[in-house]
Amino acid sequence: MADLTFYTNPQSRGRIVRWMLEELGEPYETEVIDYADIKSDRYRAVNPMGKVPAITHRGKVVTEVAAICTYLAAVFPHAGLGPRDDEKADYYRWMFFAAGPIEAAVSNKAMGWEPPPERERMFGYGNFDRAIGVLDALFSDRDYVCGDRFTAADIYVGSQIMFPMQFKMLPESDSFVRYRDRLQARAAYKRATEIDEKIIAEMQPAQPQPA
Ligand SMILES: N[C@@H](CCC(=O)N[C@@H](CS)C(=O)NCC(=O)O)C(=O)O
Repeated sequence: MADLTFYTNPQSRGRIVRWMLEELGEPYETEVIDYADIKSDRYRAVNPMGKVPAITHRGKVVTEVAAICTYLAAVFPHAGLGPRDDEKADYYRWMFFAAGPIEAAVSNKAMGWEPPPERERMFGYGNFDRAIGVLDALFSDRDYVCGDRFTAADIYVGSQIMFPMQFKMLPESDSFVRYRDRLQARAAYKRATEIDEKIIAEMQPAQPQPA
């Protein structure tokens, strides 16, 4: 039995962690949490928020996608997904930028809400266009978060760009499209997508058969 358990639903941010796990190459077990059971006492014993994804490893729980990616890269250093010393500034800076300001900017925008200009100073992201513009500029002069090498930060930051782009919530700018295409060409990304799509297909209720 693997020491690493992954709690997910294939139609959730758990897809980011699946990609991370496939990049990592360590054995793990998946426990699919149906949305109907996500607030059960049993699952809230793992994540009291009743949200996926979560992992358990060495008897501890880790929740929050950005924390899970950062944790796994740190505890399995041989996978080379964590930052070298000279990459740490970019790695932590953009990982936290994506988990805080970008997540809030995108979800507020998806709800049709933006801070009024006179209140922008209260919000970590200021306004949507400025925060997204900073990310766009970042990838116009580098291939990856830390420069020329793929790290776990690309799994998280890249996903925070790719998912909203898929739903037309981010502009298909040259820099975002180049970054997305680079990430989606990765074998582990493709493998993770296939695994989750297969689980989704298996979860579909059986179609009624003609009499
Ligand atoms: N900040 C959390 C967000 C987790 C989250 O909101 N997960 C959603 C699916 S993408 C969920 O479990 N929703 C079910 C619910 O809230 O009932 C993270 O990064 O892991």
